[in-house]
Amino acid sequence: MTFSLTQDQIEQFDRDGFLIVENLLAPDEIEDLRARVAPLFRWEFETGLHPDETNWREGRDRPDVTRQLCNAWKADRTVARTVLRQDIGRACAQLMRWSGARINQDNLLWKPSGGGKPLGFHQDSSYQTWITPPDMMTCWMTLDETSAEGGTIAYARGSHKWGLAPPISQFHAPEDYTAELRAAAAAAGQAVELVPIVVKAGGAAFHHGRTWHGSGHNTTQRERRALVSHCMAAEARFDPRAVGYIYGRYRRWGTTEMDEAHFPILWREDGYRSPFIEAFLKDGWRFA
Ligand SMILES: O=C(O)CCC(=O)C(=O)O
Repeated sequence: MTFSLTQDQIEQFDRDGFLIVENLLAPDEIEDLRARVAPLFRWEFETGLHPDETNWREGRDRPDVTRQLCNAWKADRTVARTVLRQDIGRACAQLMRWSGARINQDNLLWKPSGGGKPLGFHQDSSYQTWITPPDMMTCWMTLDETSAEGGTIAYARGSHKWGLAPPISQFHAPEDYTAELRAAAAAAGQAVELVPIVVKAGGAAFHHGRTWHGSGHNTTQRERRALVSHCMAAEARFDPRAVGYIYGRYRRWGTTEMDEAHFPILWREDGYRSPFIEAFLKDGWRFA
């Protein structure tokens, strides 16, 4: 299944700062991904590499918070097969008018049923001061049917035009998960129109790095699992004036160039795609 944008979808995205797409994931892709979620959160890593951020582990952390791994694609080829899809990179690039898109990071999210806690409303680009251009473009994909009561992702329509605020004070399980969103709307002189993304499993939403988004409690009896490809421009480089506190470790001495092994190029309009991706999807990491 390959996704391509229509002109109408591009216009909707420009207006709203997000775009909903049904059936981005094929039924067997959803099943394969679902089967990987629990093992990954038990830290069973197929390739032997750990994700770059492991914010939750079964048996170690509170059961009611939203669980998150970042760059699970490095640990698991089933995740990589979806996160590194060429058509996702192409759509992200086209929506941002970039000549190409590369992975900044992925997120695997699991909000438990029966009260799973919120993620604070934020703008993704607030966290991108370590790259230039400091912009992000995201494809969020759900592995479960979503509902407003199920704590699905929600977007503030048109908020990508409000300017950029700093990172929020608490991302995971904040007391007041819309506090900074309300402050940003007031500062911009705008009313908040929240749009919860209600789609079937395999549905997706693309969002601009400046669009305010977050999610509330999951009060249903259904788990809420999602996989997210966060892209940046293919020509992005490390910003020499800033140190990314996690991803800065991949900076090489004497250059601001980004290593494709960590930040693969998914699609470029000249036809380029990081050549290692296909070998990695087939074999995983091979160092010897
Ligand atoms: O799924 C969610 O609750 C929020 C995910 C998110 O913040 C993102 O995809 O940028």
